[in-house]
Amino acid sequence: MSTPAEIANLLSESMEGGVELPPNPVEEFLRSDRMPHIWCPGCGIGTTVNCFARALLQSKLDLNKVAVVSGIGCSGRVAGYVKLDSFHTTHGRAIPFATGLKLANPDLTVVVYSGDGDLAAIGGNHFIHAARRNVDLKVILLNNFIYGMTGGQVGPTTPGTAMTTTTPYGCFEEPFNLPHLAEACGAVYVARWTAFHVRQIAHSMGEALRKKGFTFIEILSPCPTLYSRRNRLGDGLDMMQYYRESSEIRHGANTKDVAITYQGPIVVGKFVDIERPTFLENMNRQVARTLDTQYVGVGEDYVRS
Ligand SMILES: Cc1ncc(C[n+]2csc(CCOP(=O)(O)OP(=O)(O)O)c2C)c(N)n1
Ligand code: SF4
Repeated sequence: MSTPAEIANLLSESMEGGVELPPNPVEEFLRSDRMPHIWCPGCGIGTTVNCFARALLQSKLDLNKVAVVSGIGCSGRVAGYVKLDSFHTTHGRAIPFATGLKLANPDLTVVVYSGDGDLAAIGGNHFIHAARRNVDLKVILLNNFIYGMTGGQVGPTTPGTAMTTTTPYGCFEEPFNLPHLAEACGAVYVARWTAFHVRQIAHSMGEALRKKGFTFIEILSPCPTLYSRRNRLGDGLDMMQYYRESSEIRHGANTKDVAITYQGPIVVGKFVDIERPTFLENMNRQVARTLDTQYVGVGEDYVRS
């Protein structure tokens, strides 16, 4: 492996036209014309995009049939950087937008990629009902414990006692335990990782892409600019160390037991992987009961029973 100094040398030689850099394996998946991106140094969002690109490339899915939907926020900017049919929607509305997209085009794989504020605060109602209905969406939620883009305000995932711009004396609310919420509402696949667990994230994303129904992956992602420095957790690299030291992999853990506490241990792993009919499967079955042979069904998998 090259040292940082060797990499810096290689880059500067390349910029002077001396050396041709090997192609980045995920470059074909990114909108390079949109670079440089807006994310701060040490932010974890880009790391997760790299994992997503790898998961998609390994999935062998037809990328013309994959759509990415984001809401508003730093995490929501993912939609702008991936070279897919992607939609940067309004704040909190990624899931309803994605639901419409999926129901109108059932053959698409629809991924929702957004922040904890976007999906669990203003978008929380849409989240619980899409999980309840088991709409076939692959939801990837980046949890940096705050509203990043708007200045680091307290949100529904901020751990108790944490400092944010709007809780100068420390947060005094109980945060959501998102895996437990997702499971309780009916998600068929629930996993949590941190931005340190890059291989596991890519693996979980691959599993979610192959699974039918409402899948949910929470990824803890550092926000050095507005959360970790303010809470004496340091920069991006310090956060990686913190994630490494504080995480415990417990596949199949009861989601009741995986709540996050301020600077406490982080339980990661795949917690839920079950089968349940999707919204469209239920709709097809139910409507066919009444309309019988008049019903043509929705989606390429529809078979009249
Ligand atoms: C209806 C509406 N309310 C509020 C906002 C302001 N707003 C933009 S992004 C954001 C928070 C995003 O937080 P999160 O989803 O956690 O994403 P992050 O920036 O932390 O990645 C808010 C409140 C908005 N754009 N629209
Ligand atoms: S403000 Fe935080 S979440 Fe937003 S880009 Fe910067 S580090 Fe990332």
